[in-house]
Amino acid sequence: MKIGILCYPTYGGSGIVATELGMSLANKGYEVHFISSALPARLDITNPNIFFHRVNVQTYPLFQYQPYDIALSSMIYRVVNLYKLDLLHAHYAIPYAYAAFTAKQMLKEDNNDIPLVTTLHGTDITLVGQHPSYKHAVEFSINQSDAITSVSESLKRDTLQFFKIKKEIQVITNFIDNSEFDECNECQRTQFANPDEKILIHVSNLRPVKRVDEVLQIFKNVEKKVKSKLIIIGEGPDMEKVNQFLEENPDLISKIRLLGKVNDLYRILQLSDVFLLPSEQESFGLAALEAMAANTPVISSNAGGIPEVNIQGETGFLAEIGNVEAMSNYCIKLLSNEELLTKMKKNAKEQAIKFDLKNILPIYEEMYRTTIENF
Ligand code: GMT
Repeated sequence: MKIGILCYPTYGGSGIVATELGMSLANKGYEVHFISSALPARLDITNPNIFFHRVNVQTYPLFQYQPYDIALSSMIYRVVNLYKLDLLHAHYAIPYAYAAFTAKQMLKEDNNDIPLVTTLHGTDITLVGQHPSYKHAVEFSINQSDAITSVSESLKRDTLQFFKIKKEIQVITNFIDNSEFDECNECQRTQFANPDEKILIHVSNLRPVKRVDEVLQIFKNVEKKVKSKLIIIGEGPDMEKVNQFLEENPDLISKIRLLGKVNDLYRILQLSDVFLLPSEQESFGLAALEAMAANTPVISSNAGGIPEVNIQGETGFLAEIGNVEAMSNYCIKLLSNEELLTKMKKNAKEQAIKFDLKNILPIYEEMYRTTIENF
């Protein structure tokens, strides 16, 4: 089977899921074509079954805004024709489902139509997709897809609540390849904390929905009771809030490490004691699943699909969105009880195994097969 994957190349969750899925399919012998504005962050382009097609936007002085979506649909049309693809898989409705629909109309002119699967990832439904500037086009292109998947039950509910969807939505959750998580290199831990200190970690693209100010506040509360360090991984608009917090709390500067974007994320997750995810919205929380795969329990909000991943009192603790005090207290409770911490680390790993790639990949393959059969 030849599959075209349309995704964001950046470090966002939808791009990561699309890339990991495509690479796993390529490892199983599928021919996978990535169509994106840049090489996706984790893509192994050396795999002979993987092809990358960059969308080039032709700039012209007349344009106030460059017409990316037109360039994208033209590229989809060209790749489907040239490589004789069997199926398109759009990750994130905007603009991928919409551009794929346009490409399909062009292909129909050549009697070469192709099935389209759209995977809804989160903010394409709960945030950006609801803006009046996009809503109608998002609803239309989701309905024009031949199959629709959502990464959690919560996101499926939100989609049905916010849009008039005429087709069945299949939930296929995010997944993790547990085999990528090697044993922790203990000596690394000393680069981040003293032996008597705990390590708290937060990984995100530091957008307002991630509530990084609450991450910092939780750490400030915890650090008063438990000797600890905080690691923040990722870059984004709210880095300014982090800098401002450091200016206002100079005594914490030596206790907070800002690592930016890192390649060996798993190794750093593995030496952490607790992952903080106080998000305002989270359709699934891939970052939490990655932490769990690295034996790290999660203290989170109960936003969106997070409770489907982080189980209260088992893999970590959850509190209402914005309840910094409760999340801080849970963190203190967890980090000051070695027995509880050890148990939750084990539970977190067991939970990650339930979402292993081995279990989820066959569901995607089956969905592709039925979508092609019913087309
Ligand atoms: O949350 C992000 O920062 C990135 C965003 C994306 O679309 O790239 O992630 C969304 O998709 C992920 C993969 O399906 C989910 O695990 C995230 O929970 C979801 N984020 C939100 O809903 C805010």
